[in-house]
Amino acid sequence: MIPIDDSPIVRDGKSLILAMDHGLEHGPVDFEDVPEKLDPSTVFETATHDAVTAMAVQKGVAEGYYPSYEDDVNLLLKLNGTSNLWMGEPDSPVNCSVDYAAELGADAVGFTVYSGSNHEVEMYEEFRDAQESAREHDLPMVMWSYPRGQGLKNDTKPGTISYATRIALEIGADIAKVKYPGSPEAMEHACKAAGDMKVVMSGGSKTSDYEFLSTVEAAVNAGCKGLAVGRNVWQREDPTQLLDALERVIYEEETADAALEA
Ligand code: FBP
Repeated sequence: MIPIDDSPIVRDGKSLILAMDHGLEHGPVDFEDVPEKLDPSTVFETATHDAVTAMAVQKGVAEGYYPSYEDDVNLLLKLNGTSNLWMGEPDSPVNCSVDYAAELGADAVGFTVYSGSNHEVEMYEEFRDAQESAREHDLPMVMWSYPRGQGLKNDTKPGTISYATRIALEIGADIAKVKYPGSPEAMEHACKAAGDMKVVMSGGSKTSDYEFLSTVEAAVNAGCKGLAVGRNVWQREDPTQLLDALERVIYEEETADAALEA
């Protein structure tokens, strides 16, 4: 872990990462209700909101669209990713080097690790190479720390999420992105397990404004340093309205109720 409070992807010690790698991870199905969002420019536009500290995309989307947004959006380049078509044990092939991410203007890099998968050994070795290269470029490493695999029946159990944040600290991430473990107490323990490393919560599938903001409020109160979210923002008709509310809950530490009333 390196000090990253001065990084552009951090605002007042927190981060709101807008993720849009779903076209690879899930396929166009995630865009069915919002077909206009198939055009990555529309989500880059959303990422120009002040609340968003970085946009997480894959290499091809960065190559094609980031040049038009480099003055207004910070880039978090995802170095690996997998499609939903893969039916084997969880794995995430590396498709971009840190050198190339830096060339594309990345402010940070992102890497998925499926601890517990039969591919854990290779994934840790690939993470090592990426993490050490990120250090050379002075780029923060955000780890999608997602324990999963045939031995793990429930990947959001409190003990699993605490293990996920701890693994991220141990192997050298600067921010761990984890799923909500179901209660504020469990999230608090997961944040403590990470020491001083920042933990951000993953968004998950779209829920109501209130439900989503309340979970974010609980996570922030439990010690989470923000959010890495995709569908819950860009699948909305008006992502700006929700980002206004998220800005209040994450950076001003207002309640979900207060943020929605504003
Ligand atoms: P969401 O907020 O839409 O859940 O996005 C977060 C994210 O980590 C994306 O970066 C990624 O595409 C997706 O979730 C992967 O989700 P899963 O592996 O659970 O299907």
